[in-house]
Amino acid sequence: MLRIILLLLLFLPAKSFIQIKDAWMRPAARGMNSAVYFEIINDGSSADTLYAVKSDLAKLTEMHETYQRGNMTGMRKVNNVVVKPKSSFKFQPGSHHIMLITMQKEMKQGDKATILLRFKRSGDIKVNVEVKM
Ligand SMILES: [Cu+2]
Repeated sequence: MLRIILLLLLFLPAKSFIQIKDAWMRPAARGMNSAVYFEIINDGSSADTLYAVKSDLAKLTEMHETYQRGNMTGMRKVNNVVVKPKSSFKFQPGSHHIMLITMQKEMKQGDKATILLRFKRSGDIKVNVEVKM
C-alpha cells in the first residue's frame, strides 16, 4: 500500500508557485487585433520565466511591451518575462501585454477564452480570460 502511495506521489505534478490573477482581454472583431492582460504572482523562492504564449484566438500570439521614444509610443516583441521570487509582474494597458494579431473570430464583452502560458519552472498554465472593456 505504501509503495503504491509513493508511486502515485511520483506522478503528481510539482507544485506551482505561479498564480495568474485577473486575466482579461479587450473585445475585438474578426480580423482585428486584441490584447490580453493579467498579473503573474510568484509565491515561490526562485524566479520563474514566462517564455511562450499560445492561443488559437488569433493567427499570431506575441508577448509585447510598450515603450516611449520622445512623443512617440510604440510596442515591440519581448521573448520572455522573468518574475522574481516573492513578487508579481503585471501585464497591463500601456505596459506589457499579450498581443493577439488578427483575431480568428469576434470576441464580445462577456465572452470567455483560454490562453496557455509556458513557464520554465512551473510548466504550462492554462488561463481563463474574460472579455471586457
Ligand atoms: Cu502589442
